[in-house]
Amino acid sequence: MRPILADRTLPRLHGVQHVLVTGGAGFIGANFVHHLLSHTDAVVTVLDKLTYAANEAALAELPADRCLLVVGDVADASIVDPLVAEHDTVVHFAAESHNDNSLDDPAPFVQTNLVGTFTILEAVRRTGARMHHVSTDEVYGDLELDDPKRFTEDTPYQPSSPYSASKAGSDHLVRAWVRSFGVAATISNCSNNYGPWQHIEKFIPRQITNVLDGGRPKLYGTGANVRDWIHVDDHSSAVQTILERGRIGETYLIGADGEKSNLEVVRLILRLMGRSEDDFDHVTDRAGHDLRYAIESGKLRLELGWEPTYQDFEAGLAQTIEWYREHEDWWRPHKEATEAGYAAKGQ
Ligand code: NAD
Ligand code: TDX
Repeated sequence: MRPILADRTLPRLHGVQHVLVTGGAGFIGANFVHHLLSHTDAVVTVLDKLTYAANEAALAELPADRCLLVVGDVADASIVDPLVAEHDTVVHFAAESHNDNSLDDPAPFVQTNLVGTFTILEAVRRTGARMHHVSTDEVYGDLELDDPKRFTEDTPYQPSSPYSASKAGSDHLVRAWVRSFGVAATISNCSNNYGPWQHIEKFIPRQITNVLDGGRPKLYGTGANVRDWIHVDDHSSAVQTILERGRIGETYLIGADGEKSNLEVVRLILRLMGRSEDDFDHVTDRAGHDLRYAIESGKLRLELGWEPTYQDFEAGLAQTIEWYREHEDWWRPHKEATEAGYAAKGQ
């Protein structure tokens, strides 16, 4: 697809779903657009502000008759309202997504994640479009390392960072619009994603590109913190499943039983890339750093029949390392500034 900064829309085709994907130029959104185009007949409009986190290149080869990029802000009703009116379904990925950035400057997180979600909700309230809201397991706060419990759909909200608080607030807005106004929405809260097109500010791509650069991975604090990893393709198939079979008003947790400590992940990256497993640095810890996330995804699996495809984290990680090796021209221009930002904070 040649991205078009357009005021046009894709032609209406009888019987074909028209899907508006907000944040569709971001890491997960772009992977989802690829997934949707290859697994359905849908035509897709991406609404994306193209912030520093966007990947226009990820959309470049999609067919122009099935995917259109509109550059704009999800918090701008003058753009959102007419676009939503043209679509049957809205899948809402657009967000400021990086915890560390939310500690440096929370303002865009409140604006995009809260006001943006409000703007989308008001538009779907008017048109009756089906909406799916993409959220995070971080809304539930964190678990102790030795706690046998995992997050479920009934876990109380207890977000720690400005990012997770803004996502928690956006979930509450969606729930209120479902109950008060009958908006036809579902919500999913997913664990940590990895895979192609993830910005190199994030943990796994940062460490892979550090090693590709001949440098050392940077581990916050002790590295004991646990994240529950899922391949981005499995997140995409879960969202598609919820769109097709999810019950309106319900929340579904998405996870693939991928709990690993950050230390384990760094050691695995080093081993897969042919370096000593001890070749990393401990750096300044993140303020308020959540200890452990873990998802119990039984509702999605039992009720909707979803299963993850990537059962082997090491194999998925090896594939991801190869992707970053082969796409240096994409990440290279951002590496120096990203690392300079971290270095200024002792990270
Ligand atoms: P990302 O930062 O890679 O991409 C976000 C995209 O949203 C970018 O293309 C950006 O340009 C766009 N965007 C930002 N502000 C916008 C605005 N005001 N208007 C329009 N577009 C805007 O994020 P991601 O990792 O792909 O996350 C996507 C969604 O999934 C987010 O809602 C995030 O909370 C959620 N999520 C992410 C993870 C993860 O591991 N990355 C896990 C669970 C849930
Ligand atoms: O250099 C690093 N070293 C390090 O040890 C970085 C960038 C991170 N970390 C740690 C912090 C976390 O414990 O690695 C873990 C993962 O960090 P991030 O990639 O920043 O992800 P996290 O904060 O867990 O949030 C991610 O998952 C949930 C996404 O960024 C969110 O958008 C999603 O909601």
